[in-house]
Amino acid sequence: MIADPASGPARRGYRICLVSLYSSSCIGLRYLVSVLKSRGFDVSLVVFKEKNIALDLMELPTEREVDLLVDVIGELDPDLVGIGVRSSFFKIASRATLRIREELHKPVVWGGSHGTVAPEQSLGVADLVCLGEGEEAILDLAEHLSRGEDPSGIPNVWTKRNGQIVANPLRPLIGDLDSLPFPDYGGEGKFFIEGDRVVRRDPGLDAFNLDVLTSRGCPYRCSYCCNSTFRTLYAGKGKPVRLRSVGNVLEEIRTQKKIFPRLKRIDFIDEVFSWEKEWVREFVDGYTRDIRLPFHCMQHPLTTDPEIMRMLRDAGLERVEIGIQSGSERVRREIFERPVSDQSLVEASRVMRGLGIVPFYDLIVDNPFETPEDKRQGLDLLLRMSRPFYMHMFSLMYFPGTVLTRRALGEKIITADDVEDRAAKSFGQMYVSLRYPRPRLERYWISLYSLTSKRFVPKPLIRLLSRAGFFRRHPKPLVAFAGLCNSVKLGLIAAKWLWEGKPVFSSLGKRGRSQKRGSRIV
Ligand code: B12
Ligand code: SF4
Repeated sequence: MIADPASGPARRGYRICLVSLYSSSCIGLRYLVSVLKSRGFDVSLVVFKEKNIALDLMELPTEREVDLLVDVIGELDPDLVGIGVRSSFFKIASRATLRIREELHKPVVWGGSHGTVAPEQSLGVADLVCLGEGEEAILDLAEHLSRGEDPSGIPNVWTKRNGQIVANPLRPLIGDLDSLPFPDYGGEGKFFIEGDRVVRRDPGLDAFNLDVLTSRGCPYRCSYCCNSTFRTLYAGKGKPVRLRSVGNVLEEIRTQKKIFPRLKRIDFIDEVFSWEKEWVREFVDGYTRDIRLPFHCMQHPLTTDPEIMRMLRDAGLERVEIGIQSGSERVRREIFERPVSDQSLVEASRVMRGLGIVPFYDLIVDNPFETPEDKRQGLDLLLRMSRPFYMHMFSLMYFPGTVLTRRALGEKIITADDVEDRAAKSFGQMYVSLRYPRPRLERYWISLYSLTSKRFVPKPLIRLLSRAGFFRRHPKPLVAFAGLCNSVKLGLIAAKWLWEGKPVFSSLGKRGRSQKRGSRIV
């Protein structure tokens, strides 16, 4: 059992400050806060800036904001600072870590997906790095450090001795997720730094949605995704996909509901929401009885079973996100190692339409492995998908250590500067923006793809536009048309939400100081 309230008072006096970068929901760190608190450690959580989803942008921190981070940590005077790092935030985490170490002389431990996939690089900046699941590791680390013991033999934790890396093995994956305490929200010791100010309260509680994980791990291993790296790292260390019990999930939602003043929706952020019929049946029963809030989740095209989707719809499924990733079956199979046929995607779209669910499709663009023929097939596939649907386009990112990154580096398609720790692509565009500068041909295809999700643009017109060679050479008018159609669709969505009394801009959206607006494709 990880949580052990009985041992509480003994650890009082050892202080840990955890820092989340650009995420106030930061569920991984909130799990760590809970387990540490349950063992009596004094823990605070600083949310350093937030992604601005409503305006679709992430701004680099100002000098003042970094100063404030150092000031807040200095004021808290912790014995250990922990930072959750995703590769896109490597540079920001490095800058903050160097200042914390130099000015405050505090040891800093990194964890999160970047620490896991790039531990050597992370140890070039941080004193310690935690790989993989952090609950047991951080407890172990805090216990060792609070007793003044050498932390160099702790499973999952890498450190340095005499300039040499001490790499420890991973402990098994947590098998019983119900043994974890719920993620910690509210209360003392929460700080939010944004807009050159510090707010001394938990920004997570301002959200209209609550993020919930019903499972950990993903059954697939797409070549561009860190999950494939995690699966290799954790081979032989337990079941890659673990599910919480329905009772435990519902209990968490009931508990958090009481402290979220503006809660309107639950976001299940599992990589793939449960596809086990019995689990879903039990979940739907309990959720409909006790919770009754609209919810969002993510599904894989191969798990969109009609019966499961119907049950979820009846329980309040408001939005489901499904990855297409490449419109070309060849690219999905050969490059992305994602063996999903065109037919199963079209079938999944029919299931959604039949049930009246409007899905969000994720699509990855800026993919140098796609030939013009692949891109053409992508358009054909999108035109075969049943409308209505929304579209989220992402620019292909090369995360350190993935199969795809190694291949692209090996084939000299990219250089080390294109890998996401140095590239930080998501700062330029969180979702693909039509305004972002990219090669002419890519803008041409993105514009056409974007039109496919606009029900008011007839499919024959899109086909016609795709046949006009003029737009390939001069995509500007096509980009402008796609941008206009996008704005119309956004306007229609906003009007519908206002009509239904839904919050159009979340409070998080209002917080950022917007200098430039994005134009996320919908
Ligand atoms: C849900 C999710 C999101 C949600 C986040 C919601 C939330 N509440 O956090 C949303 C949609 C907002 C999101 C956004 C993004 N995401 Co995301 N996301 C995920 C996903 C699917 C699950 C994350 C999760 O909650 N896992 C479960 C928790 C319990 O695990 P965890 O967060 O990793 O934390 C554990 C350990 O890492 C460790 N740990 C974490 N921090 C620390 C710190 C210390 C000090 C220690 C000791 C340990 C430790 O302990 C935690 C508990 O076990 C992962 C895939 C994955 N398997 O990780 C991708 C993933 C993390 N996301 C990724 C990316 C790239 C992004 C974006 C940059 C995408 C974009 N274009 O904008 C943004 C960045 C947002 C941000 N500010 O960080 C990548 C990161 C790749 C990388 N190498 O870093 C991943 C791995 C997916 C992928 N493509 O491979 N994401
Ligand atoms: S299905 Fe999604 S989360 Fe799973 S490996 Fe593929 S991209 Fe990653």
